Amino acid sequence: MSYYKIENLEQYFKHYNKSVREPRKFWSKIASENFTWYQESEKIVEFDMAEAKIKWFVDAKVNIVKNCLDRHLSKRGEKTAIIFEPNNPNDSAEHITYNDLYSRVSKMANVLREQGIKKGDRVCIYLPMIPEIAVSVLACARIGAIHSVVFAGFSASAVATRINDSECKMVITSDGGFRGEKTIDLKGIIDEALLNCPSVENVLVVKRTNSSIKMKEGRDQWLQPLTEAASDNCIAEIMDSEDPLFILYTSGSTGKPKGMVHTTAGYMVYTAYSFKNVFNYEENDVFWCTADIGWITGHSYILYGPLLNGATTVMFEGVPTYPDFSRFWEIIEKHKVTQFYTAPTAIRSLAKENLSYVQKYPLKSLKVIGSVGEPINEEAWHWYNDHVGGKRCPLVDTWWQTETGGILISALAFITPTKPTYASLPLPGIQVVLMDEKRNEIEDNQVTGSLCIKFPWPGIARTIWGDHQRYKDTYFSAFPGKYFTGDGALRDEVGYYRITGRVDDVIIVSGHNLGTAPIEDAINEHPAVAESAVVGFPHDVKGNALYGFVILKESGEYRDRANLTKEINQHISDHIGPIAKLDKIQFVSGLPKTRSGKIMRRILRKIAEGDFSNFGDTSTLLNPEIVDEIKEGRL
Ligand code: 7RM
Repeated sequence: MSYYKIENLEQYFKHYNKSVREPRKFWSKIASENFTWYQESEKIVEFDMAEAKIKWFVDAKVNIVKNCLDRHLSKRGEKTAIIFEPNNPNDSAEHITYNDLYSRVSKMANVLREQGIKKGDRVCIYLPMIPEIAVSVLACARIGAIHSVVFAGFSASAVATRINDSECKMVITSDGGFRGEKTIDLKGIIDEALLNCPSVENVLVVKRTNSSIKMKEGRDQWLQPLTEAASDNCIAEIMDSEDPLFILYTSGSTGKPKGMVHTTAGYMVYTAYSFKNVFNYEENDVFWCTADIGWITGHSYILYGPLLNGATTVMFEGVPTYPDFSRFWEIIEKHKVTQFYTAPTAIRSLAKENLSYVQKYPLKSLKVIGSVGEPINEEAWHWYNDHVGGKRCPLVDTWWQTETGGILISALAFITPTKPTYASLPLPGIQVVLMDEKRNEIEDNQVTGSLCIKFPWPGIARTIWGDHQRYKDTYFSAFPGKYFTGDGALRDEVGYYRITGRVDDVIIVSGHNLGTAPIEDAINEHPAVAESAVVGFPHDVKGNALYGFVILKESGEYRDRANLTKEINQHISDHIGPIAKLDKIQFVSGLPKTRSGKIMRRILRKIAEGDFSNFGDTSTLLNPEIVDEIKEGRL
């Protein structure tokens, strides 16, 4: 019996039980039967949760790029690996076959070696969503260099912090990037960042926008002439299972960003396995994840997961609103996308617009739609399900984190019955527990607890670069022996999990625990509301009271704000109860969001409290200017 692909619900439970009873046998079989190894592991897993030390496929030798590319060439050499859809819909899409990608990656890998990059060196990749970002990531992995992709929207100081933290020797960037109507000066940002980055010796520059840029003598080189001259024969580095594959920074609740370190074999096995099963990937499918490769979702489900399965994966350079609000739907139609994976924030923003944008396209190629990044509220869930999935595509709400490497809780398309706002069941190998305040495991259902995982899985990040103590403190100390996610969750009577949001988003009002997400859901149900965020602020009698920041839809109706405030509270009363009514409602034109679409609640909390003293690190905000507007309008 093979464990790689789950065929039905009964088999899911069988595999799940096997993965708990005999995790070594379970993962050993998956690893052995579906990947190419120089040497296989006998021990499979070794761990010490107290010390936060975890090893998977102990002592095995492997190269992840050989598994992404080389082993597919005989069967799928002429199959499209990557469909590159450019920002401008009038430019033609590029279909890169497995043969092409293999050759481009090999050339790039040889260039890196010629430039002095060796196994274990860190390379910062600061590129837009163009094929070279995929090629650069894979070229690093082929020669054992550790890639550190920094999202090409981060500021110079944010890039510099990340480059310095992991002492990158090289930066790969471009002369610029296209995003909608805008051209972004990436090289200028790198030039500024590198004023403070002594570890960087070389900068390779991809030509994309033809913008005029400065090249620094002795440091900067155009990439294309180097790759053209390079050989496309590149022997892959033999990597130990636990050699670092990449570093990816994630913002902590305080302090500097955490460089999460993922290692080679466990990440490989887990991303491939989760991709295959969550999305029910089949041989001729066309998979599109709209994330940027600068985030974990792009690493795991644009690149590694799909390529490990020999899939065709779409890479989109642009934005959902350019040239108009139908761009996503037009691309799905054009490339006959079968699986579409995006974030609730994108869905909500497109759902605000006229339905004709989505109804123009039949979207008949779609089989599965997915959501990731934040809880998907009921209204957005239905809009996505009805208007994109046509009520016939399973909607997989996938819960996971940068730290988890791959999806941990999600319905498996065509296997797990879905339920709006529930991520549903853990994947095999994922032993989820809910913990109460006294650090006891919660056995009951319908209770919210802290979401923890009590056994390691292959995809878990192994450490924080340069700071193992912080890794231990952040993830393994709140609940000894367990990995603590920082999220809260509710389990229903059949064992489905609903992620209720960060645990620190729970607000206790008059002794009642209230999650911000359900309150926001209720507010968003009001026809005038586009989006909202709720935070707590100190209150003499109730302990905490609720403050709502509300964005209205564009339409000119609902001018009467006093009336609207009453109606919104009535909605909350109706949906949750009078206890959840807001004490204050401030109408705003936007919310402070990180570049991955998460609301920075820390800032809203401070404003609600009236504490304008120190907003902490706001370098990751997409729209820092909104903070002043909200401050001025505070009630
Ligand atoms: C993949 C990703 C992780 C945090 C996580 C949650 C939230 C992600 C969902 C979700 C509810 C989901 N990595 N989150 N997915 N909440 N339902 N399906 O987003 O490191 O950037 O963020 O995102 O709070 O802890 S991440």
